[in-house]
Amino acid sequence: MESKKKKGIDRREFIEISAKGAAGIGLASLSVLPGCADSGSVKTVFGACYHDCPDRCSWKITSVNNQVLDFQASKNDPYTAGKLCNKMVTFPNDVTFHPERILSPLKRNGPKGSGEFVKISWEQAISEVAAKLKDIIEQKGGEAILPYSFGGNQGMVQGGAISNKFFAKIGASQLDRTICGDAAVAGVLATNGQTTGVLPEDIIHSRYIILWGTNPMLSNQHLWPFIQEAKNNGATIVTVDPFQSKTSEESDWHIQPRPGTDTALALGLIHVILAENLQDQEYIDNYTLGISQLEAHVQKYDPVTVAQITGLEEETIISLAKAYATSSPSLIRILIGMEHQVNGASAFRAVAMLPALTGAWRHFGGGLMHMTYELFGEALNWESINLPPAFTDQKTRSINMVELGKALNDKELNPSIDALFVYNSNPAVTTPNQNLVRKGLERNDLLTVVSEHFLTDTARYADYIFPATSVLENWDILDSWGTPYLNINEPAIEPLGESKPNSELFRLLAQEMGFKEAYFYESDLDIVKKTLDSNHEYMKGISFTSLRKRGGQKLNLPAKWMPHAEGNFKTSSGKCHFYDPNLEQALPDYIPFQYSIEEIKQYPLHLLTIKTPKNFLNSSHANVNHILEKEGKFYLEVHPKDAAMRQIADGDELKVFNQIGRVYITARISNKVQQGVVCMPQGFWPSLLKGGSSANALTNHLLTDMGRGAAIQEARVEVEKV
Ligand SMILES: Nc1nc2c(c(=O)[nH]1)N[C@H]1C(S)=C(S)[C@@H](COP(=O)(O)OP(=O)(O)OC[C@H]3O[C@@H](n4cnc5c(=O)[nH]c(N)nc54)[C@H](O)[C@@H]3O)O[C@H]1N2
Ligand SMILES: Nc1nc2c(c(=O)[nH]1)N[C@H]1C(S)=C(S)[C@@H](COP(=O)(O)OP(=O)(O)OC[C@H]3O[C@@H](n4cnc5c(=O)[nH]c(N)nc54)[C@H](O)[C@@H]3O)O[C@H]1N2
Ligand code: SF4
Ligand SMILES: [Mo]
Repeated sequence: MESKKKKGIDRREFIEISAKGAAGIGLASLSVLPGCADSGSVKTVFGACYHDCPDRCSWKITSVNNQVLDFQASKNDPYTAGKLCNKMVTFPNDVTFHPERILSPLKRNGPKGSGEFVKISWEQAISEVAAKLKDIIEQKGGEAILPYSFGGNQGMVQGGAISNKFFAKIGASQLDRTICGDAAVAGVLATNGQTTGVLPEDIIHSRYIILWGTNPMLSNQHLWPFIQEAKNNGATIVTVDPFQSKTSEESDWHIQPRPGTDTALALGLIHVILAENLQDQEYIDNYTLGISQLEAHVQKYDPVTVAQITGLEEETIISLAKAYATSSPSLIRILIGMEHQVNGASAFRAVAMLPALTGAWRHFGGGLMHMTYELFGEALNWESINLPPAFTDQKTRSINMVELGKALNDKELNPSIDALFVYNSNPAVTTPNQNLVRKGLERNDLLTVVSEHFLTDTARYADYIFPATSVLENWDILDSWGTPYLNINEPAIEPLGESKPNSELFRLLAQEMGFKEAYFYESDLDIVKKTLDSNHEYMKGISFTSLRKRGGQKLNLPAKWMPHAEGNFKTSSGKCHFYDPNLEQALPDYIPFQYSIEEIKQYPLHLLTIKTPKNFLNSSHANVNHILEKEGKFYLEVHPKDAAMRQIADGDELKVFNQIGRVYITARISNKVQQGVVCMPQGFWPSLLKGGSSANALTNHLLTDMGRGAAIQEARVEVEKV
């Protein structure tokens, strides 16, 4: 695209122009002929996947003349085990060298959302954006600026090392980054005080595995071979999921409760275990608090009541409780899936009690498996990543990311949000209440700045777009929330076009704003090295040099990691809390969302909008043609009885609607959902769908019971044929 060109260009034209600009690079990548390697300097480096994924795979990449010759999973890291997932095998062509990638700063040159932009220089973009931010700060104060970012890049440097300091320094509103994980973590911390339980590779020792609200065959693919090994060793695999996921199809037993009823199910299991005297009394006496209160509390969660709440058979609840409590080692794998309900945190809190009740923690391979990020919290030197001490106790207001639409449209908010700065996220697709978010982005008095790889549905509404480097073009260090492996990411190629890492974007802005603090100007490589500069025992044998030489390495943990074999919970008492009078609810309870009778009548179907796409990660890659083709249609799973009631046939075009939105979608009649529940995939870009809306047009910004998370899966709709 030419900057001289004054008249607007439409999206297609934009794509065509940028395609021509980048074709020379894109075509050569991954298809360099043998022999080419001789003509330039060949470079092989290790890197790691930047995605918001529990697996954090390591890779090895060879480049020559700034083109990628070879991109392979690392064979040195036994968890990655020489295999990248289907979403990443063609990454260099799908993102880095994609012809539609944004490779220069752009300025809006048409109405908001039109996708009309002109190319400008970095100098112009930085000076104009900094001037506008300064102006807003002077007029309204820093809180009128809202940064919006999430796990689009989970590298510790590109995630927020410089940007967080920048926004703290200007006194911007803080963002409550709660859309994923916070409710789950709040629930588990209430019970155990830490989320690091059984480590992923140790699942092979388990003999009874409950995959509770998680779909590893799709969302945690590198755990699956270890689950298979456990199965080959004789383990039973049970899935608890209101949707018949790929994982549940491969399990020995699929338990399919109504969405959002897991708290009742977990308390029902506790009821049966205590009634049958299957608890580990010695473990309870030594390492837990509040058994008598819990026992009294679960009286009301008898199998008859729990069957009514969950829609399960009484016998299912009793059998599951007995089988779980009498198998050893028994393991419950939880991740995120179950948290996106109004009662989500309580569900995690109640489920987390089960291993202490049965003493499962005593056995290697037994207990709860959740996250691993706490290990890195201890292992690494966080000085360069965290906010400097001056900012740690900031009093500026917090805006919950889940409520972005509400915040952008709130006339009472003082100061109003006058600038939105988006990076590492695509809220026009992934944030609930899509229509309200879009209405906010349409505001002519809102300055929207986006740093991106692509003209996403969010970037389309930007006033300024900055071109971000991809993971192949910048340094980083990557911890993990799902494995104990640490990675560095060495750039394989120089940044394409005029793209720059997030860190550099915020350094340039800091410089333009006249900020003198040295921490803004630490280089990415220095941050990586300093973060690894730690004497913690977990880092024994791990250094910048070793990671660079061999790729991802496992933290130096004890051979048998059994965190709660003898209690050692990280709660205030050091015990597992069945009961905690210091919390708003001393015991977890099943409290469903209260709809009016009218709402239930008008919108009788519970809508799940989950991660069924195998080929996208949230909305990332969901614009790449061959990936969209592989994924196939945007479809709604409808139970045959619900379909019959509405004369819907398989393949019919449908309108799904409620008070806040509607989407057009194709019907798929199946038994994957139970009657009364419908399910559609998240991640599709509205602009690429008929009617311009996707899943989150139907979800509201409800919050979870603890953790201020997103109750995205609490939505009701009606469906009709169009
Ligand atoms: N292919 C692919 N992989 C991904 C992602 C992706 O978008 N695509 N996203 C990544 C991200 S950001 C995350 S957070 C992880 C999440 O990984 P997981 O925690 O495994 O979560 P989900 O896939 O969201 O949900 C898992 C299952 O929870 C079920 N579920 C929904 N509501 C309930 C409920 O009320 N109770 C119970 N018991 N189950 C429920 C859903 O039906 C779904 O099958 O996956 C990561 N991996
Ligand atoms: N209905 C529904 N909604 C959901 C969910 C659901 O299950 N159902 N899941 C929720 C969950 S668990 C999550 S985690 C969120 C995820 O929501 P988001 O965090 O918005 O995730 P993505 O859609 O992957 O968008 C990440 C964006 O970051 C960009 N990016 C990647 N690397 C860089 C970089 O280095 N620099 C810059 N500037 N940009 C970069 C990518 O191009 C991409 O557009 O969605 C949530 N929304
Ligand atoms: S998305 Fe997840 S499974 Fe796929 S390569 Fe990245 S870390 Fe591995
Ligand atoms: Mo997530």
